[in-house]
Amino acid sequence: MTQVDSGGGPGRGLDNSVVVIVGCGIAALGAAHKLLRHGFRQVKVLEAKERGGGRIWSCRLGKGLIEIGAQWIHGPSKQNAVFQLASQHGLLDEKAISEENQAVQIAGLPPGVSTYYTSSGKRIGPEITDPMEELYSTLCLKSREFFESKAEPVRSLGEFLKLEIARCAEEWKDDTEARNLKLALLNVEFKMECCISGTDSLDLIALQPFGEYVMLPGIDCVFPGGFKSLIDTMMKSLPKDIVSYNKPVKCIHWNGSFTAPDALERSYPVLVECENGETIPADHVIVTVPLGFLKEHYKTFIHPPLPSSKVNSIQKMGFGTNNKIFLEFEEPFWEAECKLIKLVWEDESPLVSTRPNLQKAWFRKIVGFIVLHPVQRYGHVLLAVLAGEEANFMESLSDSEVKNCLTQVIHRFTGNPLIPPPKSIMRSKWHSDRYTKGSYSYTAVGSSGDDIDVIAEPLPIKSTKEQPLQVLFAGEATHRTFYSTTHGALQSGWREADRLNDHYLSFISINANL
Ligand code: 6YU
Repeated sequence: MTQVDSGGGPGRGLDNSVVVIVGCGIAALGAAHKLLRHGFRQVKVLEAKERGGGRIWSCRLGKGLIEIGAQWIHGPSKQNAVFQLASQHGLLDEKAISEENQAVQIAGLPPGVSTYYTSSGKRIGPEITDPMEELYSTLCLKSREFFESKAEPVRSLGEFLKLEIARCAEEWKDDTEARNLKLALLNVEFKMECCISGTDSLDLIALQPFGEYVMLPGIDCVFPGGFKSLIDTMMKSLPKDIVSYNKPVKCIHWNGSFTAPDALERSYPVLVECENGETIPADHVIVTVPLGFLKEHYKTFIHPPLPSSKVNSIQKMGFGTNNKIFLEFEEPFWEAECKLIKLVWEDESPLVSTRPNLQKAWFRKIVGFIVLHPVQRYGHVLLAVLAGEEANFMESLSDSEVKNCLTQVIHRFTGNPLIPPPKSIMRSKWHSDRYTKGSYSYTAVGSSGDDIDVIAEPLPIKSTKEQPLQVLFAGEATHRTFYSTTHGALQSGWREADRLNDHYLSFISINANL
């Protein structure tokens, strides 16, 4: 038993310290696991919703499980904490865990056959599409180099890519139609990048820090039993009743001296106030709520209010929407080997920016359709992805409006008005989810990795023996190099559990030296 005076009261040790974790996503579960392993005994997790997992949410559609939130393990290899955990628990298939798969340096989805359709109902082949895909990925790699060099020519990723594309286009010897088609193809890549980064426009992404996000090796893979199989596994090994659901936290009061009704002799520096009026005194609180929630509620969620440095960073960092629309068909209209159907609007170009008419043209932001494989697992299911304002707007429509609209899009692009509409639809609404308010974070223009570190800083900013750690911050938006991912979130939870453990260990060594 570790008994140390941590400054919060006599005899306070990690085994009798109360730690409350706010939120029950993967960051929270990671933190809870590590705390228990370190010897903390009084750990409580408070989740606003009726389920755990947060932005990991697998749902049944037809015969398969689809992912409303996180879908792939990005970079499934040794340094990926989610991959390691999933492999240890036997949650991945053989191909995903093979050494060959882990060694591949492609930074992204499995390579596969893409089919391109245009808005005039034509199909275009790889002789036209491949060079544009290659050009885009070369420019993207180039844009990541500014992280090392510091001197950035322009502020945003979008501006940089547009300048480079304009420069390349000057060299093209094509006629107007061919040239416009090339630009339209590059615009599809811009929309895809918006989804990957969860932003409305690449003009919002800061150029210099873009390269700080670390892409791990390995071909992205999925969980055959759904991403939720990882959450279920993590939950199973936690003590029963550690998580309270439907328990939204209203305010975290810190820097105080609070008592519990059943333990009046002992005081706690933090008090967690729930929306239902319940209060829970604690020695430490780990906040794992999404950055979208913090952006909206930072003024009232933490009291005394957050220091201005933290508020600035919360405001500066980006947090946008990437939404998904799943369409289940009776029969496929695509070829069996097709992995991705891309939609090319021939009148669009990354060099011409127009303000979108959301009502009339929200669906133009859809990149295309990812074909869910294998058929035996999912049936005939397409996944449309779209980001930004259009993704937010889509949430205001009804299922049948979205379904009808996408059926018309499919008819127009394939040139086949006889394709039957999908038999069912399911979609995400991350922007209007009151406890998430978007999909994930990015380094917006005006922000940098330093802001991520500032958001992650615990309170009080300079903890001492007299003023020990009280409020700690975890979650994807607090991981400097893996932000926006499940592995970043998991590692951030582990990091904060280690921070608390180190905190107690440091007081043990101080006491030992006195
Ligand atoms: C990944 C992927 N993926 C798609 C979509 C989304 C996300 N991600 P949580 O939100 O999970 O938990 C917080 C909890 O707090 C939650 O349960 C709340 O209800 C609760 N809460 C809030 N307020 C509360 C209150 N007041 N009281 C109590 N509780 C409260 N990640 O690895 N692979 O394929 C995708 C994708 C549509 C929405 C993703 C993916 C992101 C992850 O889902 C996400 O990071 C983690 O689940 C977050 O876990 P958490 O615990 O932090 O929060 C170069 C470069 C560019 C950089 N970008 C690269 C992009 C790579 C990421 N792309 C992802 C893409 C997809 C498709």
